[in-house]
Amino acid sequence: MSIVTPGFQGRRGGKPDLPPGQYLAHDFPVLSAGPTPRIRTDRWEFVVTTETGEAKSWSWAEFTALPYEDVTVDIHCVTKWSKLQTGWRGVAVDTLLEDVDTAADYVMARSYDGYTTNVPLEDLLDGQAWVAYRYDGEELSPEHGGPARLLVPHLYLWKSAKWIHELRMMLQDEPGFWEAAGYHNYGDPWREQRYQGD
Ligand SMILES: Nc1nc2c(c(=O)[nH]1)N[C@H]1C(S)=C(S)[C@@H](COP(=O)(O)O)O[C@H]1N2
Ligand SMILES: [Mo]
Repeated sequence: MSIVTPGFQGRRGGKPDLPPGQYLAHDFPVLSAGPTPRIRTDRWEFVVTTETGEAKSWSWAEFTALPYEDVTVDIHCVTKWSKLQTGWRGVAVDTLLEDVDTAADYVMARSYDGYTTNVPLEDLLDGQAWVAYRYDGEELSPEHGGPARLLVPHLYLWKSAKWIHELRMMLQDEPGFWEAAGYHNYGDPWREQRYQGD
C-alpha cells in the first residue's frame, strides 16, 4: 500500500513543492481585477521613484537592453493554485535599483491598470524579484501582464503586479489594492498568510 500525503506532490531538496493549502494547476489561470490594458511598447515606460520624488525611467528599448536573467520559479496564488517550475525572462530588480539612492524600506508597485501592491524593499533585492517580460520562451501575453510584470515568486502572486509601470520607494509602509481590501500585508505562502490576521 502506498501512502499519499495530500498537498505533497513530491519533494525537491527535502522541501515539499507545495505550500500548505495549495493544489497543482496545469494551466495558467488569469486573474485580473479589471479589464486587460493594452500597452504599446513604444508608449511603455518603467519608472523608479524615490521618496524625495526623484525619478529614473526606462523606455522599452532601454529596458530590454539591460542585462536579463532567465529564471525557473514556482508561483503560488492566494486562490490556492500553484504552478511549479515556470520559466521567465526578466531584469532583476537589483539591476533596476543599482544607481537609485534611497533610504526607504518599502516599495509600492503601481501598474498601468491602477493596481497597486506593497512589498518590503528587501524582498525585491538579492535575486528575489524581477520585472519579467518573457514567459515560457515567448513574449509575455497581455493577459499575464505584458509588456512586463513584477515577479516576486516567494510571495503570493497578487504581489506580482502585472502591467507594471512604477516602483515607488516609501519610508513608511502603505497597503496596496488587495492589502487594503483585507489580504495579508506580507503574503508568505509557506506561512499561509492569505488574509489579515493569518
Ligand atoms: N496590474 C495588476 N496586477 C495583478 C492583478 C491585477 O488585477 N492587476 N492581479 C493579481 C492577482 S490577484 C494575481 S493572483 C496575479 C495573477 O496573475 P496571472 O493572471 O498571470 O495568473 O496577478 C496579480 N497582479
Ligand atoms: Mo490572486
